Amino acid sequence: MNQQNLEHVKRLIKRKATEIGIDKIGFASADPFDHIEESFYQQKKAGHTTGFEHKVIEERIYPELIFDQPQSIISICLAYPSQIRNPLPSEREQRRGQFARASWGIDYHDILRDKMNQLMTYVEEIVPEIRFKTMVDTGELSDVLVAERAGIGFIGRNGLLITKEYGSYVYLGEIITNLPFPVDERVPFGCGDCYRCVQACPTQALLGDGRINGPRCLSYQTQTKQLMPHEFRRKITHVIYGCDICQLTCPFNQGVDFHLHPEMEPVPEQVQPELKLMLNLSNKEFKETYGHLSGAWRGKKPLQRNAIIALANYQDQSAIPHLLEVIEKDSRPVIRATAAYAVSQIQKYQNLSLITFIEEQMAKETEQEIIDEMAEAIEKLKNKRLRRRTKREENI
Ligand code: B12
Ligand code: SF4
Ligand code: SF4
Repeated sequence: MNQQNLEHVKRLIKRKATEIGIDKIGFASADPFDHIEESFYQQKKAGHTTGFEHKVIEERIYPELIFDQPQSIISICLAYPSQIRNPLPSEREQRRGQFARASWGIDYHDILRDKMNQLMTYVEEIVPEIRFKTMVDTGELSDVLVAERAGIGFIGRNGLLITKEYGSYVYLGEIITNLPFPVDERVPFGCGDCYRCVQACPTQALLGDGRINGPRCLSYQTQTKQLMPHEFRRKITHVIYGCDICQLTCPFNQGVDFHLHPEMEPVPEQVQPELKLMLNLSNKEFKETYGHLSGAWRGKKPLQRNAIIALANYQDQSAIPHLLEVIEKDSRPVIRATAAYAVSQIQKYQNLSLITFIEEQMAKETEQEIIDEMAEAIEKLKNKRLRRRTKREENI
């Protein structure tokens, strides 16, 4: 196919993309991403990767290792909402958690895959010789690097792809093809002297040049399955999945709130769940209520652990009986230990029967890490101040 025909097909693809609700599309070469090779290796060596990235670095750099004779990559971008239209209040004794924005509505992997399938069904009709491979998030390539090369936007100091139309509130996907489509122009780096995200990050996870120390990121911390290290627990506040702080502070996101896709609309009861109700969810209930959210991909345990931490952060007294039940009855050690931590944070005054109860539960534990966590909780409870008797009690 000659250059003129490819230019024509590219125009048709762009038109079709708009028609089916792809908010931005760009074309890039499939040359190696070798300018970033060293950074990838260094980041891994420094322990700055999370394990959620594709493991084989060469396959992330050289598209020919994952696709036979790649010639171009089509990058697609869909904008997601940043505001809930009818948010639920987080009332006393009915405290609510929050999912980060990238987990609102139906799992974006499904939405983007569907859009790419629709687009490529059309392309196959007009160019039967096309070969392609689609990816979103879990593919080998770095989605932000592809999108940057395809002129969708620039990579900000927060490591995210920022578009001029939708800020960074966008999902990214890409399609590698065997046809050398004409490429689009890149967008220049737009952060200038701004460092707001770097300064606002509560864990100093952002290195300042688009790189991130992944394990320090709260988004990662909310997705792990083990005990959350103490230093991050308060910092998650009441967000039980993800973190949006470095996006909320970004000037490119101010006033940006697009509701272009009904399937991305957040259902308040789901993305602002009542925390106490999350403690006793059955697998079936979890799947039915949260299963379609991208934030459910690690299962219910991390979300329940985070819900317990969020109750601690709220200092929700009404949660204590529920947490004691968890300590006694939940089958998962991490959940029991986190609940003991939460009780030690919430309980205001020294209470001997509470201490005895947790000591008894601790005696049943077998894993050292869990025993240590419970012992720490008990220590904290022993150091609580004594409740002063009220005047009325003194007179009795
Ligand atoms: C692993 C992962 C994470 C990890 C690690 C984050 C990270 N940035 O690496 C964790 C769990 C922490 C995470 C969190 C989030 N993630 Co995430 N994540 C990914 C994933 C699967 C891989 C990213 C990756 O390869 N990281 C490893 C590093 C080494 O590569 P990199 O991100 O490409 O970054 C390099 C370049 O930016 C490079 N770079 C670029 N230019 C320059 C210039 C210079 C001079 C230098 C030195 C370096 C440099 O520096 C980095 C290090 O080498 C991608 C999907 C994908 N397949 O790409 C989604 C993805 C990046 N995540 C996404 C989202 C939405 C998020 C969250 C906002 C979710 C949330 N609300 O909690 C947060 C944001 C955190 C943040 N500030 O990055 C979106 C981002 C969309 C966008 N607008 O950019 C993606 C693209 C998924 C998608 N398909 O939409 N994520
Ligand atoms: S998502 Fe949160 S913790 Fe992660 S880099 Fe951004 S501000 Fe920091
Ligand atoms: S907050 Fe500032 S430094 Fe960070 S990504 Fe946005 S413009 Fe860039």
